[in-house]
This record gives sequence, structure tokens and C-alpha cells, in this order.
Amino acid sequence: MSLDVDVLTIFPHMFPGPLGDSITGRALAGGLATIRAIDVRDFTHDRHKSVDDYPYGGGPGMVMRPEPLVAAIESVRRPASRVVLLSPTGQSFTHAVAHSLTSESHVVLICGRYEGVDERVRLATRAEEISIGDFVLTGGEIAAMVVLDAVIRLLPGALTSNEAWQNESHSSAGLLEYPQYTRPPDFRGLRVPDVLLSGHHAQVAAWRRQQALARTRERRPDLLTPEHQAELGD
Ligand code: J9Q
Repeated sequence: MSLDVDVLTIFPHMFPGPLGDSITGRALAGGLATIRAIDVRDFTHDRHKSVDDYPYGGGPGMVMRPEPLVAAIESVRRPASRVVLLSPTGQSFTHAVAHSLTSESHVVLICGRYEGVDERVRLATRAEEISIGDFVLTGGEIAAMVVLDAVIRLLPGALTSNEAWQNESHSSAGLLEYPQYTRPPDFRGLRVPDVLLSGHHAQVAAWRRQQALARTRERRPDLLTPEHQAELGD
């Protein structure tokens, strides 16, 4: 079964964009997933096809009006659809969320623009909100692409057996990755660590494990479990 995605946006020409290349492009061409970009302006009824308006209570910027967005959602949603609003106020997008989306038959991604979306869109459609991180974007389109990239590459058959194996061996379960090197052995005086040139596979594995642990302690101590701490020797 394939994943069907409807993206609701006022910039439908942005899709599939970069998702049309590389691994995701191959998955889309192979029918593992389909992305349909729906123009929210098609659900307006006024002469100017207006999708935004001034915020009640005043303040800067514009807010996306509920009628066109909800009409667009209702035109595509099915009983089993997962309806997701990309928003900086949402639940954090994680690998676990990406994985959960792979088992859906239909996902509706709603891309807001401007300073936000009328709250009644969420209330009327029971959409869940997902954030890809604590930063300000111009709109939800690029956030939707981030979500789709992460999800599509997890779909069965998206990765070649080689890519899947690389992916598997590359993810040191909950730790940051170890540093990678390729040729040349000396680049501007920066040498590849001797152990990597030694051909001692057990020593290479031990060095990489130690690097992954040390880098995680340095850069993302929040990821370190008591077991990792013990392995680091403290
Ligand atoms: C729609 N900043 O930011 C982080 N995750 C999603 C977003 C976002 C934004 C503006 C509009 C989504």
C-alpha cells in the first residue's frame, strides 16, 4: 500500500520541488507515495481570491482565513486521513513521528503562511499541529517538505538494499554519528586518523563508538543515557 499525501498550500508550484530528486524522487516515480499539491485559492469565492485577513484584536501581519482552508481540507479528507497543520506551536517532529506517518494511507499537510492560521481551522478539523523546530519560517511549505523527505525515505522499498544497509550501519542508535573521512589521507595538512587507515576492523569500530559517545557528550548531552555515561567511564 502506498502513502497518499495532499498538501494544501497557496504555492502549489513549490511541490514536489526537491522531493522530485534523489531517493524521494525515485520513491515518487515508483509509486511508493504520491504528493498532490492543492491550491487553497481554488476554495475562495471572492473576486480577489483572498486567503488572509487582519487579526481580530489588532497586531502585526495577516492571518489565514478559515473558510478556504477548511473547504480545502474537507474536499480531500477521508475517514482515515491524518490531518496535520505545520506550525511552530506544534508537537516536535521526530523520527518516531515520521515513522508513525509511514503507516497512514492518507495524510493531509496544511501549509500556513503569514503570521498564522485562524485557530478555528484546527478546532473545526481536529488537525494535529507539528513543528519541525524552534525557528521562524516564511510558511509551512518547506516544513512540509522536511516532513515528507523524512517519511518517504522510510517507506518500504524507498532505499536500495545498499542505502538501507548504509543507513542501518550509520545510525548508532540514539547517539550522534562518528566523523567520516574519505580520500585523500592528507587534506591541507589535516590527516585522516591513523586507526582508519590501519585495517584493524575491531579498532576502527571501537574508535568510532568512542567518537560517537564523546561527540554526543560534547554537543547533545541530552541524548546520553546512564548506559552511555557508564560506557564513557563516569
Ligand atoms: C508554518 N515557522 O516552524 C517550525 N515548524 C513549522 C514552522 C512553521 C512556521 C511558519 C509557518 C510553519
